[in-house]
Amino acid sequence: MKFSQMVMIALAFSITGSVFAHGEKTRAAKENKVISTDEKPFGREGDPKKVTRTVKVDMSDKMRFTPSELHIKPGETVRFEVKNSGKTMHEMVLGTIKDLKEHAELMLKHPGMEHDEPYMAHVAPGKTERMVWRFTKPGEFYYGCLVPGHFEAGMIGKITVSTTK
Ligand SMILES: [Cu+2]
Repeated sequence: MKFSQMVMIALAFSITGSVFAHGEKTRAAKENKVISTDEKPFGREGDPKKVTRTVKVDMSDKMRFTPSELHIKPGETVRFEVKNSGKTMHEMVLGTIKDLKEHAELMLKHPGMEHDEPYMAHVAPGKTERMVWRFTKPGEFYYGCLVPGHFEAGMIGKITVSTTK
């Protein structure tokens, strides 16, 4: 075999190899939703396979979350099952009090604004949506409904992340 033929064979193998590897990766990405590694002061997106606790939250047209206070241990991965038992749109958005206040003001100015982040669940009337969040650091955080006017009406809840209750 000539050297040039050997190079051709080696090349053919390496191309086949890389195509195969790419195919595998694409399939894996489809099967497992890519989890954001973006770290926020209040944690990061959680892996649904590593959920350590499920918390049910109800949202009503009385502009209230039930429960309106949660205690979570640092490191816990929580699956929120967020139910809208009202007749209008509600959402549960996690954040620091500063984040939520700024965001609520923005929503008042631009009511049509739409966005989706791993730390928010928009829930249509009568529906239940899920979000998985990992609380990495201790602190005092909040969840609010940022549908224009709802946060201002008191649609807010508090999350205490600490090792003690
Ligand atoms: Cu609301």
